[in-house]
Amino acid sequence: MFTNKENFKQEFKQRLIGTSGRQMHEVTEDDVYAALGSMVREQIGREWAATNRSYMEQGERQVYYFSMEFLIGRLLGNNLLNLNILDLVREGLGELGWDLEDIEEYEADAGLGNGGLGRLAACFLDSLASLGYAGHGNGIRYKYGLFEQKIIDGHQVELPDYWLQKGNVWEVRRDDKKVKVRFWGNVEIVETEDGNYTYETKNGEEVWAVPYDVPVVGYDKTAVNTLRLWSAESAADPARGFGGPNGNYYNFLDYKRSVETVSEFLYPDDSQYEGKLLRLKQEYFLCSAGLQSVLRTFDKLGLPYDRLPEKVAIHINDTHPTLVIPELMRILLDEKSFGWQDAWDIVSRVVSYTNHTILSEALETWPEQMVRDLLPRLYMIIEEVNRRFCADLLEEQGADQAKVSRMAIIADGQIKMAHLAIHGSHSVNGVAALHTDILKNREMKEFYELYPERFNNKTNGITHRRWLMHANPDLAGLIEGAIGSDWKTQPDRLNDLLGHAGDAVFQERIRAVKHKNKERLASYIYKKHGVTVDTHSIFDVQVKRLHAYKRQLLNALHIMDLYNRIKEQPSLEITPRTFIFGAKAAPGYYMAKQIIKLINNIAATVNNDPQTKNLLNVFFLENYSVSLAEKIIPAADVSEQISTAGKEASGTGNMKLMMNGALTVGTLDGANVEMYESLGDEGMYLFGLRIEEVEKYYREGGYSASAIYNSDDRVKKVLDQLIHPGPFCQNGQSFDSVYHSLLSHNDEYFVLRDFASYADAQAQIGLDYRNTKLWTEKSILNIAKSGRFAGDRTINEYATEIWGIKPANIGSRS
Ligand code: DL6
Repeated sequence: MFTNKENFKQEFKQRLIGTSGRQMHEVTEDDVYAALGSMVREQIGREWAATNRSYMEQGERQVYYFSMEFLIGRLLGNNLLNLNILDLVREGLGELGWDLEDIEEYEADAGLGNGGLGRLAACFLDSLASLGYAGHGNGIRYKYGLFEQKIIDGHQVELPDYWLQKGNVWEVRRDDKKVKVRFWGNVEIVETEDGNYTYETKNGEEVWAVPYDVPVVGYDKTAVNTLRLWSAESAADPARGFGGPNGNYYNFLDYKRSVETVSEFLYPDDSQYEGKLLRLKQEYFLCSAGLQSVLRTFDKLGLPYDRLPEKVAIHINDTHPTLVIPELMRILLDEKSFGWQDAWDIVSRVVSYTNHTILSEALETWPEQMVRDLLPRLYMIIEEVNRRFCADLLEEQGADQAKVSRMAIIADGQIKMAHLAIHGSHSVNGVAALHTDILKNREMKEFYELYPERFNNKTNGITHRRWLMHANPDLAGLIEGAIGSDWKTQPDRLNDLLGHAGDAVFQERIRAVKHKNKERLASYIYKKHGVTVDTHSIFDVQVKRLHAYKRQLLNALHIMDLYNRIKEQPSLEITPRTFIFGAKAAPGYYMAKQIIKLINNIAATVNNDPQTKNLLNVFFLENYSVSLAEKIIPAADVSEQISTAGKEASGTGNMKLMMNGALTVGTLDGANVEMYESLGDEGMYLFGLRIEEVEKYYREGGYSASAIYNSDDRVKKVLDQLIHPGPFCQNGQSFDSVYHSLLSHNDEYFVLRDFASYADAQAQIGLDYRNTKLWTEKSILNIAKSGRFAGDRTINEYATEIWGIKPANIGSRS
């Protein structure tokens, strides 16, 4: 246990020699990381044990956040920060000759998520622990995280992300807590000891779910919660056969291979989960293992199961863990002898659900037959839930047959997971006000009319500890110097910065911090790409998954247009810009991959053309990840949040960039709407169609992309450049599919329709940036107003309005 720099250094040196088996002058930075990690992990261990003990003793309700994704990234820096020993360790290491920032680079970036949904889950865990709530994560310990992206010749190439190669110092394998999960088999009615009958699944495939626990360290509060990640291992008894889809696997190796694939890789798509059997297995694996562990903790209280909702809240992060609903039903009906109605009542009081997407193609459905084969007993239960639900709609709610078919849980051979999730939980929330309105008034309208009290909004939030205090320590220090440190535990207090917005000295310091962050990013780009970046140019950033609706294409076409204009009029006055992109495309998403290639072609041209290279630079930074985001976001001047209005559920990158003082160019979409409420025209650059206009086009038609193409010469020129040899298509390349998506398919996401207004907003940004005083004032306004988007606010809302939990009685570090 170290409490000051000197005893840290002392202990650390001994640990380093002990763990590496080397003398001090021989150790590598890798050794330093491993020794430091294990030392910090041990320090956490004591608080972890104490937290679990006090949660048990207090016996209050605990919340379990079930999610297929936890995009946690690196933990060393964050753990040091939350433990309040970051400065001590940084200085101590410095005196021993190491730079903590360099050491942090040795940690694998745990990419157990695709994007927004997974990163939100990680931010929520941080807030839960920091606010002292008994709230834990339940997920899968994928052997391979989201693929590693390489850009080769401008194209995305995917490599496996074997993040566990060097081990994971933060996790603890808990063999004593492993549980069995069963797939396939046949359902039989069996007699119980007391002469009743119940259902049992026989001859299935059995799999061990082995938990690896990762501590989640709270800031300020000494709570250390648990992220439990499950790994699949073989559990068969060779003497009894191995189970499997059609009877038995042929041999143990087939069986073992089949089992291990369950937790082998994360599906690399954040919008569409096609009916893949392995994905269904993963979802059930999480639900079954997670539930068994939740119930084991509940059992320790010695209470009857009708009191489960008093002690347990289960939150499902999107529909992916919806099988929790029929699985808990199964346990209550078959193992705890509850009648249907009582069991249903318990389940729906325990479970709550967040929807994260409006894209209808992203709403999960599973083929009936697949569920029937893989999970025969659950299928029977879902069928019965559906039968009762439809009967109620028809007989009690006065619905006609057409409405029943639309709302049914099973229809057209598919099981609709969102319908099951809404029907089986007590709360359904969207992730931004606009998104929740869309759910209520359009996508889930009929469910909202049936269950109005269930629907509510919880606008997303991000942890200011990782995204401001850790990622941007100079800004955090500057803020502290100006307004003190209350904002660290009450992020709303960032608002106090408004009093400094016009202060010339403070403004100068803000600019200096931003510049330093830009220099740091520039040196990363130089190391990685061998290119020098002009740090006085505007750093214009679009970092997020690559999706047509997020409209990276609009940004790209605008850069092409700027290039054309400079070429046509070399004296054109524009403020130098560096456009920075980071984005992974799902491996099977052809159009998204074409857009990556296009951006890289644009980069190759504008960065090398003597007429443009001092004015325009474009970088596509490969392998966008949490740790890369931590480098890019503090350096951004402009934040691109340019999705088609009504398509982005919320966004969280928009909040991170705002908190770091970037100014948003954006549409009125997702949480941008609420940002705009706080910032007004002074603090944000709005452009583009409003949602009503988008909906009107979808409803009534009347949009013609080719009319814009034919009437706007600038648009025509850039579109033609997508398919004709020229600056962006060299060596026979052509972006036909991109071109046709805009013209032949009439531009589903209104890229051309919003082009002119986007270009105007961008031109205004160029002008405003030159007025450094005005720009810095706007930047400070953004930081000041960002407290509203801290995850602590969001988690307090979930805790009081959905989960009904209060902070535990737990110590504080300060
Ligand atoms: O709620 C977190 C995040 C939102 O900020 C994004 O707007 C939304 O696109 C994202 N949704 C997904 C979709 N996954 N599914 N299903 O990641 O959620």
